[in-house]
Amino acid sequence: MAFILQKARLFLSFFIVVTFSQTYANNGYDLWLQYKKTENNNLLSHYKSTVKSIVVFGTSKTIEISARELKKGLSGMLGQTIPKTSNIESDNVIVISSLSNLEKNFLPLIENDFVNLPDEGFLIKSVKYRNKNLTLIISKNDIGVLYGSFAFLRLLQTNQRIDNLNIKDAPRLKHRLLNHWDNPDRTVERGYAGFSIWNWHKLPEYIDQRYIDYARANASVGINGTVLTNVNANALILTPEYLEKVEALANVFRPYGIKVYLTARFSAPIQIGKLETADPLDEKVQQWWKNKAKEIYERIPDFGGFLVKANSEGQPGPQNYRRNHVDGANMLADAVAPYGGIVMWRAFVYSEHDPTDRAKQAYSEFVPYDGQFRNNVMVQVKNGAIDFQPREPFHPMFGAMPHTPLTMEFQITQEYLGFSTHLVYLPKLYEEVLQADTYAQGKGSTVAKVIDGSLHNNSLTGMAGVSNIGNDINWTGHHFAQANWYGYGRLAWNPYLSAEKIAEEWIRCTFSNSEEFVDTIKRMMIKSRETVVNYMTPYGLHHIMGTGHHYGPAPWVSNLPRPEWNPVYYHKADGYGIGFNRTKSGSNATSQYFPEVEKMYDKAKTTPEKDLLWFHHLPWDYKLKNELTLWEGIAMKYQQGVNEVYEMLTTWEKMKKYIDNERYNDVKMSLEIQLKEAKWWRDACLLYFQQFSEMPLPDGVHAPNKNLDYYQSLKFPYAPGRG
Ligand code: BDP
Repeated sequence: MAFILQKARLFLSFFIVVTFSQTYANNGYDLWLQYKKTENNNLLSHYKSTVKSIVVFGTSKTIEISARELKKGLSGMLGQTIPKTSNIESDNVIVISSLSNLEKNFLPLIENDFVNLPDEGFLIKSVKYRNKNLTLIISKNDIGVLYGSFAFLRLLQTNQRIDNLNIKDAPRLKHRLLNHWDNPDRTVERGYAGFSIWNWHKLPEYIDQRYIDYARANASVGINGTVLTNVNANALILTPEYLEKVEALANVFRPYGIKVYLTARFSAPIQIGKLETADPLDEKVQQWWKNKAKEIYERIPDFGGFLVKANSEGQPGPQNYRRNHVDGANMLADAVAPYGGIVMWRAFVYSEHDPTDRAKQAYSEFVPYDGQFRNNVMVQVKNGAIDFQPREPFHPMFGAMPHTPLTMEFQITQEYLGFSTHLVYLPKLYEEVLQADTYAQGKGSTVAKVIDGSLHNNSLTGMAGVSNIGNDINWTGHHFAQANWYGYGRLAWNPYLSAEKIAEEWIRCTFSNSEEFVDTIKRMMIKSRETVVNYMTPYGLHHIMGTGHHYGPAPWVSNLPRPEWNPVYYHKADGYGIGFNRTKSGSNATSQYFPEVEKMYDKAKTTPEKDLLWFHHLPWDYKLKNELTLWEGIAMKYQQGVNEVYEMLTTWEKMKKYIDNERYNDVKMSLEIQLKEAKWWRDACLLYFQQFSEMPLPDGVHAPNKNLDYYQSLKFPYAPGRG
């Protein structure tokens, strides 16, 4: 009887497993940490013979987490449990340890490798020890062990061999941060993946599993900091009630090497401190911030510091008191300096009282302050001078402030790039900016060298990514938007990695190692960024999205109170032509670049065509390099964008056999929406611009089946992401 019962139970559990895995095939929650069993049999046996057990030195939480991760990952990918042992005499063992905990006998095998290895760095090395084969994962401090463990697992995830390893790696940037634009009510400004994952109401007692999984995912790509709150800040977060909640999150994140940061609302001394002013030169105000910093550090000894948006888009700041950015930033810097904290002061400023080209304002305002900030201040600069467009030339501030550490701000959430419905692989955009040459110190002075400190010899370095994470089950709303989180993290670790390599890693870790799938999907991802540019803003057009929510095309908008909030300000289409003249004969924004770059952008003929209308106002019949007129070229790009989305959809359909049903269908539905919206962009923009060009659509461009009035009548009062 017992036997029969046991059989029945076995059968039942088998049944449950099978149904479970089909119904909940894959909702994407596990991100790139899928750890599926290795399909390639040769590799599988190679892995099995190289990894028999794990030996762990050290007892910290970080080390424990590393061991658990290795066990989980290896057991998953090898299809058998890989135990932890304490026997270093056995063969084919993975040894993890920080240098200080390592068994003395091992030291001679690796000591030389540690010369010049920065903090957080690690070594993965195959060694022979007393005739046994071992793989050592060793770091200077515990967090490096975790990074090394993830790096080792990635080798298996991407189907590489794991014998003869000698890998040394360390992050190139010190502060690798996510910026959450999350509000206390859990709305997320420019968030398209549900609500904020921070459940402030239930904190500090209730620790959502998400917080742990979030920290783990970030650690797996080397992200080491998180700004929990929106740059349009709420002073409440600095009150004791909320600091207690922040402390609880900090405690969860700490063993994963992640520090928490907060946005500081500049007027907080008035709002929550009962002071009459927030003037940074007022001693009471300075003292208030010092006390606040002390209070925070008493709770959170490794608190990272403050991110500040001041005197921008209505946020309070030092200019309210006729002080300047230096006064404001330095006051906060002094408050956190005794504890090792930093201030990230944003350069995203433009003013309705300043009639000059918006693209010039941040540079004009900040560059004169070079060298005046305290040494724990970083100025945080968006990748381009306007605002996270599908394409912008690099921000002219990069390279222009040799005595001030500049940190790069990228947007991971797709505010201007189709929200979480469009498949756009952003590392291609990041790479383009990082590899751009500023010529600050002659040829080869790339933006990457500015931000990693090597160009101007800064040691305070960083990158910030505006997060695309929300409480959607798959975290980012679109399965492929996970690649943007992943890719951002990898580039913050090493800004010289290629977007293509990152895409390949991500595909292998997230979906499959089948070569056909990897090649096909990689090509699709790499192209996707150019595709969105084609169907939204080709040839350097920018900021022609819907008002406020930035959803869909609205190049016609001209009635907003601030001129630079209107799309017509940016495209300047008229009977003569289209584009923003930023050359010497126009706004002269080109003069903010170093001479070589200025010269290139100052003439239409030498400006790369991808940036043409960013810098030039050109006639509709201007001849492009391909002999088409500008009008024809623009029309053809919009059509090409649509065609390319159609190709993405068919590519995805062809790859069906490699993908679980759930993710296949999710992505397919999104691609269908993307196709619909790409057509909408094409039709609305071409109908609108055609009023000025008065030229027919070239052959091959699909004629719209609705009129311009229709597109202009569309309203989206509930478009997501307005915070
Ligand atoms: C713009 C967003 C706005 C942000 C602002 C910023 O539309 O929601 O507050 O940037 O970066 O892109 O401060």
